[in-house]
Amino acid sequence: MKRPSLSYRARIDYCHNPIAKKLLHLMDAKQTNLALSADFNTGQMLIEFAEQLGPEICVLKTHIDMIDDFTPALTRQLAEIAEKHEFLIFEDRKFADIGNTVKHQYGKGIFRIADWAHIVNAHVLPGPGIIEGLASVGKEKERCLILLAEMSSAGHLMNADYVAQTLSMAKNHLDFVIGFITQHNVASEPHWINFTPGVKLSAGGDALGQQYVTPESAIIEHGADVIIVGRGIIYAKDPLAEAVKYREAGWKAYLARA
Ligand code: S5P
Repeated sequence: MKRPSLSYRARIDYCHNPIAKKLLHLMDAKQTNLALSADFNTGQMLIEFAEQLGPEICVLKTHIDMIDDFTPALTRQLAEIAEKHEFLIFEDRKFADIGNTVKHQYGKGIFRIADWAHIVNAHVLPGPGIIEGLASVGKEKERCLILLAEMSSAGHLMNADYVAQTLSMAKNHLDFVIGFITQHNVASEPHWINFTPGVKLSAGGDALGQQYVTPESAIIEHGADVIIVGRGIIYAKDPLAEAVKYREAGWKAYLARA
């Protein structure tokens, strides 16, 4: 299913959550729909990439529990860089427990995710209580949630029925859920934002089930609004030059679909 041709800017007024509005606004202003998946094991690499690639991206996605040398100073520094370069921070925590547990995982513990991550994501496998638990922490901090509707990995179990149920749970939380991790345009109303991982300039995969599509295919054929790119950029010889290529490919595809 193709996206309707509304621009990112025109969709701002349809959004119910302030972070969704901010994201569409900064994508339009910076002319980028590129999210960097900053999958590093050291704080230094995370900070270096955030600083250098920040101007090219709309979102920086973290896996904060991959960092060997985490201290709270790291996320404070990351938040400052995000402010400076105008991107949002998305902690790819993939919450998947009962509401009461995720509430603690989101707001407490050493990572204090709710204090610095504008966006987090969750599986709806446990039922709607997971959304309510996260909302009870995130809403007052003006945060938002993305639901995993479909994954990029081979053999995932998210069939059409699962996707439909994910969408119906999302509809009950329009002020907190802003969109989906998805490979297809699962919901075309203009307030839903589709985030698509598994993107590389040359399609293919890795040895552990990851499957890639190109930026053009993700955006034009599959309705992605934000493309999430990790190894395609961070393993490149010149990551900044590569990020520019992805940014240009993503923006060209967005304009072509308009
Ligand atoms: O379906 C998914 C969902 C996510 S969030 N497939 C994914 O690959 N991801 C994440 O996107 C994954 O955890 C990783 O951080 C990133 C893809 O990284 P890459 O190096 O394969 O581009």
